Amino acid sequence: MSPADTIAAIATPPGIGGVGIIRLSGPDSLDIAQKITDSQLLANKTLFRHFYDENKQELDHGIVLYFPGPRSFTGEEVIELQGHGGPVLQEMLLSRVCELGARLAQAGEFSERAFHNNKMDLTQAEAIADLIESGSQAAARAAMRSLQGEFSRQVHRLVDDIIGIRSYVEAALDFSEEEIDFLADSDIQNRLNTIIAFNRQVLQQAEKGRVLNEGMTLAIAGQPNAGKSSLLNYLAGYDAAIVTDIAGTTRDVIREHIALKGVPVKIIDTAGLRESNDPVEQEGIRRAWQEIEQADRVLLLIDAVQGYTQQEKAIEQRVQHVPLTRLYTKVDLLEDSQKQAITEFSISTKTGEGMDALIEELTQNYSDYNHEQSTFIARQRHVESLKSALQFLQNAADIFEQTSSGELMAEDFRLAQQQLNQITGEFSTEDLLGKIFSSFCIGK
Ligand SMILES: Nc1nc2c(ncn2[C@@H]2O[C@H](COP(=O)(O)OP(=O)(O)OP(=O)(O)O)[C@@H](O)[C@H]2O)c(=O)[nH]1
Ligand SMILES: [Mg+2]
Repeated sequence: MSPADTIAAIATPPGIGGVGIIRLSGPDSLDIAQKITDSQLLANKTLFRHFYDENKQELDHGIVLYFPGPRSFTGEEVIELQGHGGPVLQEMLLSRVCELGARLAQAGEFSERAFHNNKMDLTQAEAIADLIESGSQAAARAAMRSLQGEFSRQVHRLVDDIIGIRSYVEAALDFSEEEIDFLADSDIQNRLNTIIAFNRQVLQQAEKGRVLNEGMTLAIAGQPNAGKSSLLNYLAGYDAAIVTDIAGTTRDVIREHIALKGVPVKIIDTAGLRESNDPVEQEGIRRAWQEIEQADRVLLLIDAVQGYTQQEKAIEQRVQHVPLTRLYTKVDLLEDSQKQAITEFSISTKTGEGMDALIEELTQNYSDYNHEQSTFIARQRHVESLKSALQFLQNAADIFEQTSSGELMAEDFRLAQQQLNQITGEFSTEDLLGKIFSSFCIGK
């Protein structure tokens, strides 16, 4: 990207509408707009103008807005040509803009320039994309809070705390004969514990924000015929998956996006887990494991008539890193006394019993979404960075307890800080930036 060029794009969605906007950013924006309108333009004024082609034929007319840099969205000279919203008309105007020296913007390029010109940090740029794409009111409100800088402020506070303790430790290293004092300093331990607790708290909030943004991934696992597809259908509200009494009905992974009490959930129905010689079923089971291991949460369905067996035990042993909840199914087939003997979650998709409690359990961590003022929007990459930072801080705490090696602690602080700086973009590689901004739409 060269800062010297001027980019242009249609900023309104494709299709027919009352108004269509072409946006320009870069040093030639004003010149191009003045040529198109054959007139002088004034900063921050709403002006009605005619838009002309190269033969002075009128292409369209409408409003021109000129935002001089650096007080513009991108920090550069920005122009908006607001004409009529027809795709052919817009293309003609865009071509004219390009003839006069602009080039077509790439996806996310306006936001990327705003980021490079310090108009906003990465979490804010991402929040704009998330705000536009938000699927619920709660998500939109959370995205707005991120855009206002709520998330960045928390991350900066954490970074400042780490810098504080890091400089203390590094200063102590410079005076090695005083290191004895430093080692005995219980204040270090307290400060570190406070920072770790705060990191945990921000991570929890980010995890909530991530679910609000991207949805919680819920994998339904279990032996064949446990009632997995029946549960998917029940929650989805229609027959998304085939249900039969033949064990091994589902092979492909089936995904449904639903909202449970306002919480977005991606439910994944998988093939029943068992030993199989059928190559198609084997592939289904391989894919099932892949989904289970990547999910946020796993429901292990257990046929209540069969009860808990060695097979379920084996599945639980293999699912190590994902929270798993046991769920007994088909309880309508049980006697009342048998039902009462089950102390874990149990349901029937035939009668609907147990469903309210299940839904409550799945959403309880998130049910405050609609009221909570502190949630901000977040993405998986933020959660990963916060987790790594926490890991480095915990390493530092372990080192302090075991060896009190200042050098090793300082290195962990440095790495934790680097992880956090990645969230806001203060430390970032071009690769990461390219990946983030290219997922934005054109004109943003
Ligand atoms: N009585 C009763 N039968 C159920 C219930 N849930 C599912 N079934 C029956 O159990 C059988 C298997 O249900 P599925 O939902 O296909 O089970 P699955 O776990 O998806 O099975 P696979 O895809 O083969 O792994 C079907 O005959 C369902 O009608 C329930 O709550 N009560
Ligand atoms: Mg099934």
